[in-house]
Amino acid sequence: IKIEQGLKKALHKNEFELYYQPQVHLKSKRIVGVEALLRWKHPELGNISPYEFVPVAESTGMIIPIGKWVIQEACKQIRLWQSSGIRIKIAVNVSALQFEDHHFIELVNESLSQNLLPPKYLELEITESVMQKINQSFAIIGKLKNIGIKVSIDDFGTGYSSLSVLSNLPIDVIKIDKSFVHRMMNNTNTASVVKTIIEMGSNLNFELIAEGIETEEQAEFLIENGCHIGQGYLYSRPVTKHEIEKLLNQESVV
Ligand code: G
Ligand code: G
Ligand code: MN
Ligand code: NA
Repeated sequence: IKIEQGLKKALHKNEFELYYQPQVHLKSKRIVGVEALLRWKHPELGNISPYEFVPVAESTGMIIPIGKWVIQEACKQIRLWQSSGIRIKIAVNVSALQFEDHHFIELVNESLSQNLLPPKYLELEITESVMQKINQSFAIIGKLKNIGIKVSIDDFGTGYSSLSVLSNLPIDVIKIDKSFVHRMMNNTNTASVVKTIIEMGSNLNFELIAEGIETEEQAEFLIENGCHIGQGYLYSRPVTKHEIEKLLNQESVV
């Protein structure tokens, strides 16, 4: 209840902040993009995780204005980085409710044009739950594609959608869920699942991003099996804008 009341005021009180986690080319360790992750600094309760407040924001409808803030903030940030010579894409998490909102496409278009951004710098991450409404999703993803925006499927493998369903949607990127990456080195079944996702994903021309990489061994396994981009604590936790700028100004994350 405290979360619910606080959420309504959080936007006006400027209590949200975007953190950024680098997406890395595994071999060279160069940063190829960043994922924006929302943080809420509550004046009394301290930092509240999106795992706690996003579900509340979804059930109260607050996810629409909050999600709007996230996209606008990300676009402003890309613009700022561009003017300082850093050309990097930002991946933004989008809730299914936000994705289905009638003003969503308008919001995306406006955020890009207000910041004079080429669409390729924005990537939208949706979860497999969005795909349950396949017809509606198809239309929205199609519109995003027409704008020139990349769409990725987040947490792939944890939901019910198969690669064959995905192959009928104009999706660009598959993000292999971190639970697979965590288990794949000590569980041969998980290793096979990861190999299969990578192989089928590549054959269907998806880009692949592995999540939750924490060890060099995991990174090597992924490279050997054909997944070349990843993110995880091995490279960096999600960090503040100030800290990500330091990383972006380096050649690579190490
Ligand atoms: O860094 P991490 O603990 O932040 O993120 C926790 C969860 O919250 C993840 O599932 C992530 O996708 C989700 N999340 C992070 N930022 C956002 C956001 O801006 N919008 C939505 N809808 N989910 C987010
Ligand atoms: O959007 P998504 O559901 O993929 O959110 C990513 C979540 O995973 C965030 O909570 C982020 O902080 C977390 N995360 C990112 N890298 C790692 C990692 O290497 N290990 C673990 N355990 N979590 C990670
Ligand atoms: Mn994500
Ligand atoms: Na994920």
